[in-house]
Amino acid sequence: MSSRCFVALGANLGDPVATVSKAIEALRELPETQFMAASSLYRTAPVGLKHQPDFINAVVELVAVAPAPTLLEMLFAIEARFGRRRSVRNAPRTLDLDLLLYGSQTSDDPQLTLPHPRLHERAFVLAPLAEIAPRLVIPGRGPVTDLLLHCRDQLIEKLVPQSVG
Ligand code: PH2
Ligand code: MG
Ligand code: MG
Repeated sequence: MSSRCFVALGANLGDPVATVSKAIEALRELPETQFMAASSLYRTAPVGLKHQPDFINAVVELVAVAPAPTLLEMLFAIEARFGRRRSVRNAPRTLDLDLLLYGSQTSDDPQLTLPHPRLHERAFVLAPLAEIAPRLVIPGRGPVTDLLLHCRDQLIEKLVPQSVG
């Protein structure tokens, strides 16, 4: 059995473009998972605590054999490797990795709520998600493209990759 999963990446301390790019590479190497796709990087205005730097966000798609709690532990381990220190909710962070979806699994467990409880109202998640999975339907919420239309007021900008040389 394997499950189609989506992981959100976010960073707004240090060099967030470099951090998110390197974290995508780390996700490629995860055991018991197959890396399927990565979105572009997006520069996004902070949601929640306002007076903090803009974020860089992205989403990746994986097919996981690892069960959801194991995958979550592996994501926490990558966050820790990138120097994440946990303080107050929504505080600035060197790297945040959120498990958005694990197949069609739903869960109310506060340690791992599936789908991610705020994903449907955040353009910084929905835009990169719709880029790599335009036909995705979020269990209990609806098509990702419909959800994105409802957050048009949130400021996000797709970054154009810098060509080398
Ligand atoms: N993450 C948060 C809170 N607010 N805002 C943006 N733009 N991007 C994020 O990744 C983000 C946020 C909590 O995880
Ligand atoms: Mg998180
Ligand atoms: Mg988060």
